[in-house]
Amino acid sequence: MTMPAEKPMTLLSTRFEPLLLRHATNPILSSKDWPYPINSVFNAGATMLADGTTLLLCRVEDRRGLSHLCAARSRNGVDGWQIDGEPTLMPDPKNYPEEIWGIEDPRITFVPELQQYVVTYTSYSRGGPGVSLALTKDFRTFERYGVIMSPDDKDSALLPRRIDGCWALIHRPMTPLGSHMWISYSPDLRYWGRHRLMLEARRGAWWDANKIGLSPPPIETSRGWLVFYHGVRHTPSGCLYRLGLALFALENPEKCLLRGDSWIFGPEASYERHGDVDDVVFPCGYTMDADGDTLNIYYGAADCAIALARASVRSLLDWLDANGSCERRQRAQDL
Ligand code: BMA
Repeated sequence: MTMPAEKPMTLLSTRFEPLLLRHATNPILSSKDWPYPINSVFNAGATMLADGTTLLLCRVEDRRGLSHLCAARSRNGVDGWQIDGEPTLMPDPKNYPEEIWGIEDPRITFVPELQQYVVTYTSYSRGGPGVSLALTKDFRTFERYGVIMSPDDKDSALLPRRIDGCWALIHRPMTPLGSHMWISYSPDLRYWGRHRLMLEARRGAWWDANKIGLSPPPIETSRGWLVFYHGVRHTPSGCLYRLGLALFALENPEKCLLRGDSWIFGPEASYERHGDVDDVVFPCGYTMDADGDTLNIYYGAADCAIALARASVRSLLDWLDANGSCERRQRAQDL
């Protein structure tokens, strides 16, 4: 039998050069920093405001187990956080019944056309988690659009510009056949359609088998949309949340150009390995430094704290060039 001409899988490399570097002072925010009593703070959306301030919109879990969102601002994105004295965005189940059990895991996209930030978040309804959307100019007042993707659905973010005249939203519906990343389109941010499968969870023993989801909003590069996604591995002692990398076509974001085989970041530090939920790294936001290359990735650690890791876009793309392959080929061969 002749060997396939294609490059063999990348498992042959024995050493992995870390692509995401943990900040020395991690975790950078935890419940002890909060100005009011909470259980935990984790999974924060992130953005850099016009004046250079880093804003984190943090998921805060109260001592009932329900989550709300609270803004923290810092000049350097590392310390000196000014945290809102009370919740910034509370669930409003009277007007939005889908928020009855809290709001979670925000992703922030600044949309130049609207001159506003679009926040997508999980609204935890009696019927399960759905995707809700709100607009804000200042993270003080919000215009809620309500639930835009019905349960079970989460892990969503908006692309910052229209694709072919329509807004594009990545999200993760859950089905008994698996939880995959989808993309949907809308003329007005309210009505969504043209649903397309964007990235499939693999199967079997893979680290990203059965359940994946978007992590921070996609990063627009000259080569395509760079996407961090999380893969959930179910093990006899619980779940393992790790991060993978993929690249999608700029004007056709449902087309995967490259996908890495191995995870690039996983729970290793003690604050990632042990917490309310062990073995979770869960980024929901990033900011980009003025050099246009350095990413500051903010991630929830073990559902207990917020940590920071830095990465270079150039290195991430180089890694994908060396280790990624075309999704279609993978689908045919590996699934
Ligand atoms: C996911 C989400 C995240 C959480 C993770 C681990 O399903 O709920 O908010 O960090 O589980 O508990």
